[in-house]
Amino acid sequence: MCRGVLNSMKPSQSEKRIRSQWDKKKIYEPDIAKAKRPFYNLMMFPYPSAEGLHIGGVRTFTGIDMYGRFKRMQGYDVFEPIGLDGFGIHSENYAMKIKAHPMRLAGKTEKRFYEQLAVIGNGFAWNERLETYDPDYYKWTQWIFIQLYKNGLAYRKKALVNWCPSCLTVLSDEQVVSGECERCGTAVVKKDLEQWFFRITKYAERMLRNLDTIDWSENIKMAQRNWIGKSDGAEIDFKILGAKERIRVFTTRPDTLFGATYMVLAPEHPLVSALEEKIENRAEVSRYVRDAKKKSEMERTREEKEKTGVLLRGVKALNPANGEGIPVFIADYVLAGYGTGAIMAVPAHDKRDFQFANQFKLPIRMVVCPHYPEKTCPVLDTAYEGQGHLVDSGKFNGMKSEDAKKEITGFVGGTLKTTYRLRDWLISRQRYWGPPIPMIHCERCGIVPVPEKDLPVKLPFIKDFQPKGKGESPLASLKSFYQVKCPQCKGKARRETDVSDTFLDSAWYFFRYLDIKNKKNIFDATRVKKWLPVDMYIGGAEHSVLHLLYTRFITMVLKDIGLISFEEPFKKFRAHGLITKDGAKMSKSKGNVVSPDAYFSKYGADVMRMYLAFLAPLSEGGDFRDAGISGITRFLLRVRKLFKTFDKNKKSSPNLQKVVHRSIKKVTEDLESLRYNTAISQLMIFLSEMEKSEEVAKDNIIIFLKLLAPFAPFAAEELWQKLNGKKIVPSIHTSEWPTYDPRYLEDSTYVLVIQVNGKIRDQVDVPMVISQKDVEALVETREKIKPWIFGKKIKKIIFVPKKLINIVV
Ligand code: ANZ
Ligand code: ZN
Repeated sequence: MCRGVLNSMKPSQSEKRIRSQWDKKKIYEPDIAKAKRPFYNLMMFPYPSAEGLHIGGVRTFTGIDMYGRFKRMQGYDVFEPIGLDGFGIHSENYAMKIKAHPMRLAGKTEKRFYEQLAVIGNGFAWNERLETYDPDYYKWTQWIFIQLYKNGLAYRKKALVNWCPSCLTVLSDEQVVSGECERCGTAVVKKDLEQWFFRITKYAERMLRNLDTIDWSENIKMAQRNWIGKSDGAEIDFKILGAKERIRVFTTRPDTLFGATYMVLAPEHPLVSALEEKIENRAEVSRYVRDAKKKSEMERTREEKEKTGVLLRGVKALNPANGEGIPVFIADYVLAGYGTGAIMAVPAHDKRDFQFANQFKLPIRMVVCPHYPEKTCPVLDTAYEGQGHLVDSGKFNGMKSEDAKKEITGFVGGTLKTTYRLRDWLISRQRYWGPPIPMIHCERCGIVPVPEKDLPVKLPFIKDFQPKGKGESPLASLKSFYQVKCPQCKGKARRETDVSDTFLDSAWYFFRYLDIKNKKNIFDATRVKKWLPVDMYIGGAEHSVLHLLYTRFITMVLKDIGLISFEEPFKKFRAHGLITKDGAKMSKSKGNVVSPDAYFSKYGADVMRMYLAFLAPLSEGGDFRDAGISGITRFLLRVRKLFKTFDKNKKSSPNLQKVVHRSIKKVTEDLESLRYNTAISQLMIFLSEMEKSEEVAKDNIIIFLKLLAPFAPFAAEELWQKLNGKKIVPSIHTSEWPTYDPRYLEDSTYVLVIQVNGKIRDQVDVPMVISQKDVEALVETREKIKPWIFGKKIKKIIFVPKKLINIVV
C-alpha cells in the first residue's frame, strides 16, 4: 500500500530540483532598493575553516532560516544574506597547521563553505555574498580605520599588552578568556609594546545606557554590563614622606579612608622607578616586578590565591584623613591598567586587603560598623564589605557610610570619579592574514593616513607568512611593501606593517551586505536607512562581549560621523544553544564532531532541519544522536502518505477545525519565540488527528503544509505544487501565513455545577458560551432540582460562568 508514497529519488536529488526553481524565481532576493516591508534576518558572521561546517553551525543557520521563512510568509521582504569572515588568526592558524598558505586556502574554504550551505535549504540572498579578505570589502575596513583616526578614535600608545606566546601576537583584553588566548588556549603574558588602539572607552557610558533600549537576551546584556564595569568612587592623593611625588588611588569606598593602614602600587606603576632613590631593597623589588610581568591578570587576581608582595623599604605615605604614616607595598593583586594602578588598602573592609594584611601582619582597623550605636563591634574573621555607620573616623563618627563617601572625599581634597573596567580596543596584530593598517609613518610628518584614493592597501602574497615572534608582522620583512613615499611631504616613509584585528572585519559586515557592489561609498545611506538596524540577530553567547561590543562601538562611530541615524546595530538579539554528541561536547580532540554532509545527503535537508530543530528550543543546546533521526523521517513519510490518500474533492471538514486552529496558534507563537521543538510537536498532533479523521479536506492540507513550510521547505513546496495539479503556482514560501479563529480554541462545553442554598444538587453539560437566562431556564427543567425550589420564593441567583449557578431560596 505504500507504493508510490515513498519518493524513489534520493531526497537530496529532489531537493536540488526544487532549489533551482527557487533560484529561477528569485524568491529569496528581496528588492533591496525598493522593498516595502523590509525585514533583516541575520545570523552571526561565520568564520569557517576548510574543514567545513559543524553540525551545531548548521542548526543555527537553519534555525534563523525558519524564522526568516515565517516572516516572509507573514508578508515581509526578508533579507537573509550570507558571507564569510575569512581573515584572522583563526584561519591563519589553521593554514599553518595543515601547512597551506592562507591566501590559497581561502579559495578552497570558500568553495566548500558555500557548497555545504547550498544544501541546507536556507532562503539565502546569494547575490549579496561577501568575504572579508576580498579587497573590495577590506578597502572599506581600512576606510573605517582612517575615519576613526581622523576623529581622534584611533591612536598609538606604548602599553603593557597581552601577548600570546603561541600565536606570537598581541591580543585585546576581550580576546583573553580566563587568562588564556581565546583562539589557542595558551596562557597569555604581558609585553610592553607600542600598539594601535581604538578609543572604545569613550563610548562606555553610551554602550551601557543603550542596553536598556534593546531587546536582547538578558544574560548577554548582563555580560556586557559586567565587561564595561562601571564603578562610582573617588580619586584621592596620598603624600609621600620626604618626596614631592604623590600616590593617587582610585577607591569605591572613600568612606573607609580612616581605616587605610597601608598602600599598594601595581608592580608596573611608574612610581616604582621614580622612587628608586628612596627604595632600600631595590634588588628584591626589581625581582618581584620581573616575575609579576610573566603572570596573567587572571592568575594575579584570583581570590583564593596566596597574596604576594614586597614592602618598599624607605618609603612612607601619609593617610590624608588622620596624618598617619603608613607603609607602601608593591603587590601583583593590584593591576596597572585599572583605576590609577594604586590602592589605599583597607583590610577591615576589603577581602583582598584583609588576606594580605593577615599574611604581612598589618593592622586591621574597623571603621564602618553595622551594629552602631552599640559600641561592641566583633573581632573580624573576614572583611566586612557592607554599609553601616562610621567609627574610629574622627569627626565623621556616627555618619552613615553612604553619606560619608562624599564628605570624606571633600575633606581630603579628593574628587568623585566614575571608572570603567572597559579598556581601549587593541587593534593591531603582528600577523599576516588581515587587512594592512592603512597608515604611513613619516619621520617628518609623523603618522599620515593613506589617502582614500590609494585604498585598498592590498595585502601582498608572501610565501613565508609565519609570525616571527619579534613583535613584528611578516610584512615588516617585505621592502616592496613597507618602503613608501609620505603622502604629505613625498619624503621617505615607512608603511605600517601590522594588520588589524579580525574583529574589525566583522564589526560592520551587515552594512555592506546591503550594497556590496558600491565602488564609490562604503554603502548607500538610503538602503541602510531602509533596512537597518537588523530586525533579528542570532548567534553564539560566546560572542556576547567580543563581537557584540565591537559592533555596537563601530555603529556608534558611524553615527557620530554622520553616516547613519541610529546607534544600535541589532534591535533584537537571541543567543542559541550548543549541540553535544551522545552527551559529550563536540570537539576535534574527541573526534566526535559531526560533519553535516553525509547526513544531509542521506536524509535530505528537510529531515535534518527538523531533527535539529526538534532537539530543544533554539536558545538551548541539544544532544545529537543518530537514532533520533528516524522519528522525523517517519513523520515526513506519513505526511506524504496522508497526502496521497485524502479526498481532494472535499473542501472543508468542520470536525477538524479545532486542531487546525490550535495548531496555527501554537506554531505561530512558537516560531516567534524560537521554540521550534514544540511547534514541531504540534505539527505531529495535527497530523495524527488528520490520520484518524475520515474527512480530511483540501483546506486542512493547505494549512498543514503552510505551517510545515519553515521547517521542511522542500516537502512543503513539492506537495503544495502537487496540490495545485498541473497549474504552476507561486511558491508556498511566498504564500500567506494562516491566521487562527479564536472561536475554535475553546472547548465547546463545560460542566456546570448547580447549587441550591450553597449545596451541590446537580450538574450538567452546557455550551461554553451560554447566557444566564438560558442557564436559569435549563435549571428549572432539571428533575433533581425541581423538588428543592418547588413552591419556594427565589431570593437570589448567583451565576459564575464556566463554573456554577447557586439558587438561594
Ligand atoms: C579602598 C577600599 C576599601 C576599596 C574597601 C574597596 C573596599 P571595583 O568595584 O571593581 O571598581 N582597586 C582599585 N584599583 C585597583 C587596581 N588597579 N587593582 C586592584 N584593585 C584595585 O573596585 C574598586 C576597588 O578595587 C577600589 O576600592 C580599590 O579598593 C580596588 F573597604 O579602595 B577600594
Ligand atoms: Zn612626511
